[in-house]
Amino acid sequence: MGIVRLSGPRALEIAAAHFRSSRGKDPLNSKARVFHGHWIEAGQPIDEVLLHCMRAPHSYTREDVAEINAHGGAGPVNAILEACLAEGARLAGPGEFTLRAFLNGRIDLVQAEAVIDQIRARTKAGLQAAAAASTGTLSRALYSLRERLAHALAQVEAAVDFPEEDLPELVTPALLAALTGAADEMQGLLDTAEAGRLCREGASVAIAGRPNVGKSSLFNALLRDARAIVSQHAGTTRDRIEEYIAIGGVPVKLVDTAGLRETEDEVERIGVEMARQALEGAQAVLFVVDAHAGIQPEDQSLAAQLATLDVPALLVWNKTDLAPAPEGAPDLPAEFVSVCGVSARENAGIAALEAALESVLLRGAHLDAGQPMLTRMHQRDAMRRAHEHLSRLLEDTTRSPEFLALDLRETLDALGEITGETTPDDILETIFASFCIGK
Ligand SMILES: Nc1nc2c(ncn2[C@@H]2O[C@H](COP(=O)(O)OP(=O)(O)OP(=O)(O)O)[C@@H](O)[C@H]2O)c(=O)[nH]1
Ligand SMILES: [Mg+2]
Repeated sequence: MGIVRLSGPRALEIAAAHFRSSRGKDPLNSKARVFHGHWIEAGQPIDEVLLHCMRAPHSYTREDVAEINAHGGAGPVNAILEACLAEGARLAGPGEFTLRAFLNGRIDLVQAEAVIDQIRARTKAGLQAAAAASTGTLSRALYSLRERLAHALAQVEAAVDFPEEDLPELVTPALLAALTGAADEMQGLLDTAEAGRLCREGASVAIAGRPNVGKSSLFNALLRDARAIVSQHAGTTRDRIEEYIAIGGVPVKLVDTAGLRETEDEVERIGVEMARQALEGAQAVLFVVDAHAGIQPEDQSLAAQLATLDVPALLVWNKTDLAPAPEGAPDLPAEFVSVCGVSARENAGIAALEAALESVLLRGAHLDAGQPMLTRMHQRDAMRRAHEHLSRLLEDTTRSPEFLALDLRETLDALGEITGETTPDDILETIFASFCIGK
């Protein structure tokens, strides 16, 4: 099974050159879109295929598109590909189909980027956010902003030619309200950027603590799977174990690490070093302590080290089935943002821990997959510039119309970079280069 997809003015001709319809139809001179038949090489059928013909502009790229659905394995698919290349087709670059859809005006840049996010989404919320963006949720919010700002620009520009003394009141209360509203909306979108980025890129969360406090047990409880080995021997985990979970819609790479302690054992020492690296690359740390054993000197020195890392840490009292979690975290640095009590063995307190982790990761924001969200650095950067230009305008609306018009034009240009109208070519190239082949 495999699909060879061709796009461009000769797509149908190239596909038809080796196709023989089982009902004697000619794909080039037929209204039908789907044809059953065989792929023919040197007069011999090499595979049974379905040929889909989509004529411009009714296709993904708005060009003629032919899709050859092969039934056989890799052999026939490769033979079909070779034959198409011999007929004059060339291999698509990464994201080239989507690039053409963008260049031909079928989708805007926001939607094109969402296509790749949809493919790579690791959680349902990530997928929903990408799907919302690809169907135009963010685009619509941006176009609505641009429309209002363009309208304001037209009003301001109309005043440019007025002689100074006849100048009408330029920024009327209605116009001012519209511009202020637009600026607020832009700020609202900027506020989604951090959650949007997390939703797309995910976060890494490390579980740390001294040996035997129950890190691997907690890892398994969060995973709802007996993934990591648990035993009563201190120093059980020596490798770094990673799995993905979803926390409030954020794809989280959960990392179980070796218990941190000074050790003579060579293998364990390597594990401890890996654990330190995991901590440095993490967006949050679950610092596990044993509620039954209480805070030990080793916990204290680890906590002091964690506090220097500049990674938000959640203190997790484990084994609360044996002893209740103490109030707060006495004897530990105040850097710990939140304190939870769980029993990894009994699966108690896990939901509350997940909620606490969600608010640490999203900094209190809530992920609403249906709302427009900025998910990429370049979108945030452009939106920030757009907002700055508009804020500058709003700072002093009594300036001459030329200056106000300039600020508005710069705001519009920056917004246009997000949707793709005014995106510089080199940025477009980097964006599409990150796509996979065939999309
Ligand atoms: N009673 C009780 N025992 C627990 C709990 N969580 C873990 N344990 C036990 O504590 C011991 C150590 O658990 P692990 O999960 O292997 O601890 P760890 O922190 O990963 O240990 P290292 O990998 O050696 O650093 C095991 O015997 C677990 O069964 C808990 O919530 N309650
Ligand atoms: Mg372990």
